[in-house]
Amino acid sequence: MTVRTLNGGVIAAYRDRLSIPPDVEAIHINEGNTPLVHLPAVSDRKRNIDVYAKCEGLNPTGSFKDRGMTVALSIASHNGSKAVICASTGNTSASAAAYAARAGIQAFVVIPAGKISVGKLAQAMMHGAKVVQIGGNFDDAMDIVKRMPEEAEVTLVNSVNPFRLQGQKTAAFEVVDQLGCAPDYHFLPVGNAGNISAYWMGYVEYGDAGIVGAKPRMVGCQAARAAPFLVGAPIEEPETIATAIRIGNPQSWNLANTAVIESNGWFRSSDDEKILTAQKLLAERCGVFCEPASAVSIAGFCDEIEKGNIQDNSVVVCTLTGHGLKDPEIAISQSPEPITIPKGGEGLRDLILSSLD
Ligand code: AN7
Repeated sequence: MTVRTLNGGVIAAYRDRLSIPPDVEAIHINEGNTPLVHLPAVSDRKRNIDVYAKCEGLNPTGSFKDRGMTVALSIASHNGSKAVICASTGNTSASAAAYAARAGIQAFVVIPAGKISVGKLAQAMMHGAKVVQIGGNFDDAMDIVKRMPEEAEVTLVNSVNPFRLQGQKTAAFEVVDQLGCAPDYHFLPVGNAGNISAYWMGYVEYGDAGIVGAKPRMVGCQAARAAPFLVGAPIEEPETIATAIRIGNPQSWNLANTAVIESNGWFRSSDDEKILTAQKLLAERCGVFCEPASAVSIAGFCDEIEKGNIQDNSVVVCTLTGHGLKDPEIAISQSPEPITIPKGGEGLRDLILSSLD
């Protein structure tokens, strides 16, 4: 197996495995090559179950979207596109804005007003995207932007654009290249359902190429009140504190369903409280800070192992799709307030001593 150590972005690293024209010039910001971090506090030593986090928050804009956006913007630029558009719960808009900036293309992002985290909004604004907000939710925004390529000269860069999934499948390649094999289970958050579809595509392609034998069971993790795959149909009013995955009508429904069925996996959901508990567990006991939507994969794993649904001697990968700093408000609201002391420092010694008792 070739172990890729290139850090010039996912197109440079995996070009031979991407369905893109050979003369496309890569618009990249050195995305990909993210760490696969062992999580001792989540693993189960007695049962020999090892859990790793694929830390996608370490991509240039802080989420996995960059893998897809480098390909989508490279193709848009190659085709002479002057503008790109997406609907977003936040991360897609941040990534589209950054890669569009890099390409010298105007980005338009349509977001649900008041429902995207402050970090993501800051990114889209800072990178020069035209930020458009609507009173509806992500699904309403998606309906609007899908019409736009027919009405204006603009390229749609949501994951219904197949080049997005081409880029995002490289995460599965990297997991295999880093582990030396495929994991037995792969847990990941599911919102619009592009990412689980892309991972499965990557694993299948590595399987077909003879690079892996067995492929993982894909476990799609949703938030309890935004879980159309658990309901078996789109839902009108999705709600969750994990705003990134507050999506009721996933665009890649069929691909995601196929991924779960073919891999002998399953969909599952966690309520907001469990999501926040998992986020805190990761931060406090593993030193890893992810956003709430990402923690749904850890919440999912913790629940499934407790129910006895994970076999002994397994390797598990959970994708942490976005960085914790994306959503500082959630983090602060969950944590105790800072302790104020006088500027001379009185009381600090006692505080330390009493904490160590
Ligand atoms: C942190 O940014 O849909 O199932 O518009 O930001 O591939 O949609 C974000 C999705 C998981 C779900 N984790 O991935 C958007 C958007 C985080 C995310 C997902 C998203 P998909």
